Amino acid sequence: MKTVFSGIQPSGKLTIGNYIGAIKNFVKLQDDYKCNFVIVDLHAITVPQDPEALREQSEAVATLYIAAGIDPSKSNVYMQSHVPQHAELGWLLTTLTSMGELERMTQFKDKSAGKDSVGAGLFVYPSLMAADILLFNTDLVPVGEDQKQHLELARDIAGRFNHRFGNYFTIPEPYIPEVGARIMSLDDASKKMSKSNPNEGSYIALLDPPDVIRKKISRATTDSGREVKYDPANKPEVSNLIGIYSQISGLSVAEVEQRYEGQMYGPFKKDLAEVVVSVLEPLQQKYREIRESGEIRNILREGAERAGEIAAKNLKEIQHLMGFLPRG
Ligand code: ATP
Ligand code: LTN
Repeated sequence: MKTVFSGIQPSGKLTIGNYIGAIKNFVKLQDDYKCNFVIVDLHAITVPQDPEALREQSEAVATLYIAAGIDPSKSNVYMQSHVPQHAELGWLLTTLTSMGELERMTQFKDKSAGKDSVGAGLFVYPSLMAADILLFNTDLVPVGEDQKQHLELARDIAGRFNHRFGNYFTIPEPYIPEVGARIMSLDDASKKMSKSNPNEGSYIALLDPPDVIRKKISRATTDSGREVKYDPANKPEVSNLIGIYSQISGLSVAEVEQRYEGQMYGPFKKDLAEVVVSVLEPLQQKYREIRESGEIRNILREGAERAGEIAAKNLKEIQHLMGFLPRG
């Protein structure tokens, strides 16, 4: 069975962008691949964290994975920091990554822009991501569009390792959905919807109460036209909403356009809100049940145990190839 690996940072409340771009595909892939879906807490501290918030968000992201349909008996769900081989391989691969490559990463440029002081962790973050993926000889990495560049780098690092130390790593392929790989902010369709945006109206959080979802969608920016038409270049706001509608309802973009032919934005937005609520309400109910049961800690422990065995074995092989003396 081929291997899938992906991770989400516990750096804020998960949004419908994370759901459409990543989690929905995790659920889809879990029957056909050996999957690792990880809460990448080591990545989350590359920007300053509040310790209490990190703990809460870590548990929330893990619970949302399960509430969204990831089956922990099929997939390994665990905290990145619970499998220390991630950090160890991260260091090894940092030595195979050039400054120039890291300087070209657009996420680093965006996140460091205008800051007086930027942690070195934010800079070397892509080497750690490469380690996450390569540690399991991953075949497929389901992510949103914004992670494509990081994945390219992981492929380059794998190739470089194989060339220098012997053919060991599988070169991973991205799995990026055609529609929905880049859900945009509700207040500004030129920016990606992001859980770390300080304006809460810019995103729909998976745990937003139904009335908040309705309000946010009704206030979402649209153009002054009146056609519900998918045209990202000229109608980015409406196209973004159509994309969300299509991804959440399972209808194609053309079917959504057809359904709202001749109608104004008002009724379209009202229906979109109901479509989103109809998917998120049951997910939220499940979320509450899992949190109350307290079972998430067991799920995370078992996931880390299973993944940790493979990680330990693979890291030993990698260390051997690189020339480290075994511990005896
Ligand atoms: P942050 O704003 O803290 O950087 P984020 O919302 O971008 O966070 P990540 O943890 O970086 O979330 O991403 C988790 C996964 O969700 C990644 O696969 C990423 O590509 C995907 N993703 C994030 N935002 C979107 C979006 N707006 N549309 C589609 N996919 C997204
Ligand atoms: N960099 C990613 C999170 C991430 C990841 C990974 C995704 C860390 N390690 C491995 C896929 C595979 C992000 O910011 N979304």
